[in-house]
Amino acid sequence: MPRKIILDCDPGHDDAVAMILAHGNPEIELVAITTVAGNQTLEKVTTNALSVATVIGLTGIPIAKGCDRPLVRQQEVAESVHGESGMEGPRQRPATTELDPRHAVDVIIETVMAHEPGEITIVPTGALTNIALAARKEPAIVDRVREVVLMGGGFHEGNWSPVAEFNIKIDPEAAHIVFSEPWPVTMVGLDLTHQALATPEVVEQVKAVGTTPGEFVLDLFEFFTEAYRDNQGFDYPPVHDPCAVAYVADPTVMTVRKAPVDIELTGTLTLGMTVTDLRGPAPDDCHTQVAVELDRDKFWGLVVDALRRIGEVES
Ligand SMILES: [Ca+2]
Repeated sequence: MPRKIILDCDPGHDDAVAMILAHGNPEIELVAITTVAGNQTLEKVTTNALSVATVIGLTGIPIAKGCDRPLVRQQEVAESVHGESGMEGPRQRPATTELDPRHAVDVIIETVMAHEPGEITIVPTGALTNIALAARKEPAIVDRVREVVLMGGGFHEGNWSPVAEFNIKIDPEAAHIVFSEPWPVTMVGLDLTHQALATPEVVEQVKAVGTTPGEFVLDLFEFFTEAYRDNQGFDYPPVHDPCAVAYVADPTVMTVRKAPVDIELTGTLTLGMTVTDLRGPAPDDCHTQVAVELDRDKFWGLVVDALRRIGEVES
């Protein structure tokens, strides 16, 4: 039985690749896509999500727009990383996919409640605003969700500050809610995703697929490579978000370690830090785990295989 997931995202170059992996992997059934302000404004990331869905031939599931700002903080976007549109690089394609009229928070709640307990996994690859609000609006989802596998945070690394990662830092209060609820949480953070680099070998594998969605990924990688080179000194860009999807598709793609994680809300230098207690074994009631080491070949194999299965899409 494929694992049913809701992908809550802010496309975003790496979110687009997460959508591709979720759509093309046979172990995953994508049941809804929800968007949240993050890499760019809500309008822009939602347009991008619809556009990616069109490019990869993803139809028949709700795509819904969520929160346009963090719970408490001033909005911040990552224009330096993702450009003015939030997904600069590929030619802009008009979306033929339609937006679901419901708010993302309601789509999350209704989807979880319409399924059996333990059936739905939530995969957030943006700020945790929608997920936090869904847990507050309908607390019953917390027991029903199988697990939350999120891209965000890091136990040793930051990118939006020396110690905080973007998705967590831009809405730390939402992250605090999501990490504090008793559902199982897997944090696929920067320690892991900085191992998922789109190297020239990866680019060659994607080129070999030879389809329109493959070309689209190459265009994403090209812009992302330059942005990461110019802004953060990487030779090749880390493709963060599909790592969380990959863990759901095949948990052997990475090693994980159980550890308590708390979100720093008051530190003047450490706001949004995912403070991870790695001192000795985790307590028995620990409901959080952190991703440690990626099997790079297996990971990129999953992404390329998803592209092959998606195949050619008429535009
Ligand atoms: Ca993202």
